[in-house]
Amino acid sequence: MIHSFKNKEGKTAWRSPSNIAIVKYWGKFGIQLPRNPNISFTLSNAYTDTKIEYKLKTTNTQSINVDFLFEEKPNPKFREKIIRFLESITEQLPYLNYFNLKISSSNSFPHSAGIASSASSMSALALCLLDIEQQVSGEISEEEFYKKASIIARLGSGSACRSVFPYMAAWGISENIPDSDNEYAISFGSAIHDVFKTYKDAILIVSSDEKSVSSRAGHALMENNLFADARYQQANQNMSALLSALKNGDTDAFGQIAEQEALSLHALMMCSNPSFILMQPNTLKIIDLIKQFRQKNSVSLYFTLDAGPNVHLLYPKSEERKVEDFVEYELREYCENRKVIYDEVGAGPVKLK
Ligand code: 2P0
Repeated sequence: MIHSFKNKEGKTAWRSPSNIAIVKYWGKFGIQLPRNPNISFTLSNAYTDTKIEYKLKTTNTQSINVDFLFEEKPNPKFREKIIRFLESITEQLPYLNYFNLKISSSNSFPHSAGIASSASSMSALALCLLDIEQQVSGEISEEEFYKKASIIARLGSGSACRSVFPYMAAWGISENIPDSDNEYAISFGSAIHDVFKTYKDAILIVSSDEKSVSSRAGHALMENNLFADARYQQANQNMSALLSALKNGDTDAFGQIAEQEALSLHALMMCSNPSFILMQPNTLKIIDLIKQFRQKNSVSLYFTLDAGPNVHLLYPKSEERKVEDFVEYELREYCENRKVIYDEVGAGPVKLK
């Protein structure tokens, strides 16, 4: 097949943030499709910067050819992963077979900080790949661009498909969200009360150790989990209740759902076979202190957890002072090397100059 490309060489760079799910994606089918609808906050300070330079090959070989630098150094393990990923998406992006790519990537947070990096890295990569697609094949509408970027990000890592939109993104078919889809996330930022557009997320690093169960293995364990059907039902109910809370600015209803989702996620892992306990003693200590603080001070402070021991504190910007004093004086001591990352809801990815 003869391809005529609009550009024979060029470059692009994108910054894309991590995200934190409120209703969790846990369990998948087909090619990275979610068993239940899920929704997340797009974060701001935890992000990946990715740059790609591309150049048309001079030889006739059709294969993926990539140079890869992570934090300015060659990283064979990540390079291997990226090559396998690019090989899996040549049907969506046929140009990949015809260009040499030089990819470099870096995170705003330390690689082993216990923060999931697949969402920010895969979404930044997907945005670059889609941008190159436009440069070599022609412009598409902005809506189409982000939809396709979300699909490509999803194929890299499920949760990454939610990182390409500002404030909040919903992924997976939900009866309450008319345009929702399993193949890509949709922007949910315009459907939420203003209080959530400036929401804070203080990430308490209880441990930065490598995860004892990979996401892939964790999702797979849902296939034989006796509670799986009940879980998917719960997620659908929580989606529906959460959407009202988000619309009405009800931070307490929001927080109760966030905590129930986090603990359900961990409960599912505890009753999988084999089972995993990903919380640590200090995770429980922090959760206990959060509950006490909330009762004593009537502050809308709630937590969520990813598939690991670190605690995300969610609170409105108006409570910033009180909560951050609490973190500094009472919670920081339970963190590994006293590490806390203050993050907040953000406006989504940006193209870098
Ligand atoms: C989420 N997590 O909704 C859930 C909650 C972690 C806990 O999606 O196998 O890295 O790449 O599709 O997205 C982490 O899993 O999994 C995850 P893959 P992913 O954010």
